[in-house]
Amino acid sequence: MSAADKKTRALELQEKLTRYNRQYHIDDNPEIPDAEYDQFFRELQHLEAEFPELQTADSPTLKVGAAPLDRFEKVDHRMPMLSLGNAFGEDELKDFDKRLKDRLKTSAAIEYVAEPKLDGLAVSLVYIDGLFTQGATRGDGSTGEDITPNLRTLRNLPLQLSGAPRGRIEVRGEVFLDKKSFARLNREQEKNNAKVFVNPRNAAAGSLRLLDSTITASRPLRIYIYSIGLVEVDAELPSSHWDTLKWLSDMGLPINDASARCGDVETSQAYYEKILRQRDALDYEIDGVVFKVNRLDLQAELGFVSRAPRWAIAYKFPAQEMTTRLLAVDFQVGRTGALTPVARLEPVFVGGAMVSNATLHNMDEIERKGIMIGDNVIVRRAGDVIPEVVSAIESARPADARLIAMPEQCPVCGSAVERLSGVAVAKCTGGFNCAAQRREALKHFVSRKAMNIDGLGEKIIDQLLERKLVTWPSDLYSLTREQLLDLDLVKDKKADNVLQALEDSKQTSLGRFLFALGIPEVGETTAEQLATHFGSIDNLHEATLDYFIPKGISGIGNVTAQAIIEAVGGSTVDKARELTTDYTAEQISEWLVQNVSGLKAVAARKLVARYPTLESLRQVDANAIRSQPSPTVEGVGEIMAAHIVNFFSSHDNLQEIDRLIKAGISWPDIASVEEPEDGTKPLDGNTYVITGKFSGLSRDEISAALQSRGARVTGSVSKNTTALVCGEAAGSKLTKANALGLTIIDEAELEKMLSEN
Ligand code: 5U1
Repeated sequence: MSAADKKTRALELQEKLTRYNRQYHIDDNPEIPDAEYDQFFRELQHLEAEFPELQTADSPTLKVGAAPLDRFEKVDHRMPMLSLGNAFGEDELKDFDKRLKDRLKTSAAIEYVAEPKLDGLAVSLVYIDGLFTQGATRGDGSTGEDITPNLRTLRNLPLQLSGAPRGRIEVRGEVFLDKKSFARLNREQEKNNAKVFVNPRNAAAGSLRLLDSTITASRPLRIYIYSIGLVEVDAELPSSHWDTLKWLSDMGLPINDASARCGDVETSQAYYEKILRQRDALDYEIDGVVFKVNRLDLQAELGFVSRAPRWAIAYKFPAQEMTTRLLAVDFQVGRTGALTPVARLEPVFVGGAMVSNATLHNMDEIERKGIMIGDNVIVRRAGDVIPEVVSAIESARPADARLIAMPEQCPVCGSAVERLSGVAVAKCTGGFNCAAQRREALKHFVSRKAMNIDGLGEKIIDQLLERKLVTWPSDLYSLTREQLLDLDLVKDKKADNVLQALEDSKQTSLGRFLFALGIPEVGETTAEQLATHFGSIDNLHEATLDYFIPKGISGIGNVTAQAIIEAVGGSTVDKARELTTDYTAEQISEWLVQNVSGLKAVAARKLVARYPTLESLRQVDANAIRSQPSPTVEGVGEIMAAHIVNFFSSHDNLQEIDRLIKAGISWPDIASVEEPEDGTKPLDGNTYVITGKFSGLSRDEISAALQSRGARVTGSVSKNTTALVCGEAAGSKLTKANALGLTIIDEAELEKMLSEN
């Protein structure tokens, strides 16, 4: 390519990559695969390295950061960056609206623009003749810091506006890190022993104020623009805030599409409530809603008070994080014996409720966060999530702060506490002898998704345990009316209802029963999978660990397995190239890849990880190493398999199962269909997903009926799913199936299909 051609190519690539950036980061509609983008990007980088003058100030290659700075220069904001007044609660929003009407001497409704208030870092960006020229932090509102190279790295920020008038356009917006990227960044920071950020806001601010912008470039920061600053252009500007946002968006600037126009204060309140409900589902943190008077002439008339505009307000959500004191730490024992440290706090109002207890998760988390008793801590309560201690304020640590220690004995039953190396969770070894484990097991057994025994709440369970009327779940089925009536708060009707619920619960399904047993790690879905896979308790009981764990080595088929055995045996291999016993596992692996056709390096490495010496390899036969279709149950990995096998090896557990069955618990046999002579089944090759509630058959009965006809039943919808079997109140699986255009079968259609097949 001639120099002239290279220059033309560089310009072409800059244009292409700018377009792809916009498609990917703003329009969410990429035209080319990531790998192709990377290829063009590298090509442009090479060309610009050869001809540095080609790297214009809007070149997409600037998005990877520039040479580190010694310090940030100061930038004076020619138009101050304002702050916002706050409103807490509906009354304060209404007061705000009334104040404005009084000032404007009108009773007519005021139209507002509502925008989610992002919890990030406010910045100002200057474009000259459409080209991004300077970006700065807010600082004190009058003077900020020049962070232009860092802002250039923002994925969704265009370096060149499209169709911009000549002159200066200053815009303002909020830089943020979405929740997932925040979690990922912290995982990486932790892995690299680097600083872990307390929240996405701090992570965004820290990432943006780095002297080395190549590090900023590695953090997926985003920006939403929410207003203009000082604009000096030879063009007519929009007359409302809403149209200003549209104008900025048309030039390629990212605007939050959750923004909306609200015709009056009531609609504004409704918008606030809607966004508050959606808050946890949003992929970024927000702390309220900003309401701005839409008409710019009204904004001008209203003006400013101190450093905040009269025409805008931040209507804040109830704080989700507050500071309080950690008074003590107790350890709660769960159903499977796991000890959870629970913080006892000086009560504090957070996330709309009074909080005096919060989880500390486990000892690893306590160590990682460096929390001590007596510390001032940040407590977070968001939505329905259990309140948690986020961090300690080390600078405010009192002199008498104490370390948190895991007890050596269970605080409930006194049995030894065991914490296996490499495992975060410590466990009480008392099993069913531990009152806490018994209590939790009973609560689980009666719960809705298990045996669904209505009326047996915590208070009744506690009394039954205290009076030693119940130890094991099976004891519930021998309770008498008199025993129940003797309990506090139990009158005739309640006693009758509980007895009836116990009786009703006896007709159950195998899946529910397995779930109710409380096998560690086995949730509702896995219990159903186990039920359909094994069909009976006896079959499940007989399953060994080997049964669950996939055999052979993935990637090694029949022919390759045979070839490996022959090769290591030395029979077919040229003597000069023969393996020797002093080869290391790594050398054996390399040798095998070279000498066994079709053997991939990954499979070879797996093979020698299991058989690391030539001697051990020579003793295996082809059957042991060829990958076999796994008979394992979907979703049951090695750890869960160990729990299952362990559960069924306990004499106490087997006796309890026996007692429950003797008490009358039963379930319908899993349907079986006679196989045709040729061994094929009517639904062979079909894959179904079951979702929602059904009135006739239970989910595991449907699953069993489909499987016995040869179909596969899986837990998640994909393009390989034949159809979604859909009952009432279906959720995300139905949405996904519709999006993929899959067949949806309702209960009536299912019954028809089963009877025809
Ligand atoms: N979404 C949004 N956030 N925010 C912050 N809009 C918005 N506007 C602001 C601020 C400080 O100030 C303008 C009203 C000047």
